[in-house]
Amino acid sequence: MGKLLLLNGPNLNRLGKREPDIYGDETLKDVEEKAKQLAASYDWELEAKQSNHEGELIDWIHQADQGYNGIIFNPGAYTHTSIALRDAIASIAVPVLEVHISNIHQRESFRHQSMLAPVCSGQIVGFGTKGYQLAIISFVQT
Ligand code: CA2
Repeated sequence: MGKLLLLNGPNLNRLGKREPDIYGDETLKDVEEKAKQLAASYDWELEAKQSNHEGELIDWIHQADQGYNGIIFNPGAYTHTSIALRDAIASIAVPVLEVHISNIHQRESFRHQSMLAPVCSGQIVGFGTKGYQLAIISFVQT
């Protein structure tokens, strides 16, 4: 049995409230509940957190170096800008799997680049909120 951290970045607390054509109609609470249930069905624990603040996300990444087997991270728009988050991920031993609800490669060109992907163990994009579940499965089935 292991333990996962599900981290969501800026604006993902707005899920289910606007832009359902891009992000679906589930709320963040729905996503987090489903994730906990899926992890529990494999006897894994999952803790879920969301922040709109880069520094808070960095602190949580540092803290997760103790006691977690993996981090599932949707960094929101910080994906495309944050060298600080990239350095935080590079500074820990726990693998981080990057998840995006939408297919960032089909969208505006400024979303095509991820600052974080080179230091993540993998990237799941374009599967809607199911991407979080695919990420959980990739950790629990290894
Ligand atoms: O596709 C993703 O998961 C993104 O990480 C979502 C970010 C976006 O900046 C990235 O390029 C791709 C935006 C999250 C905002 O979520 C909203 C949800 C509902 C309504 C409005 C925004």
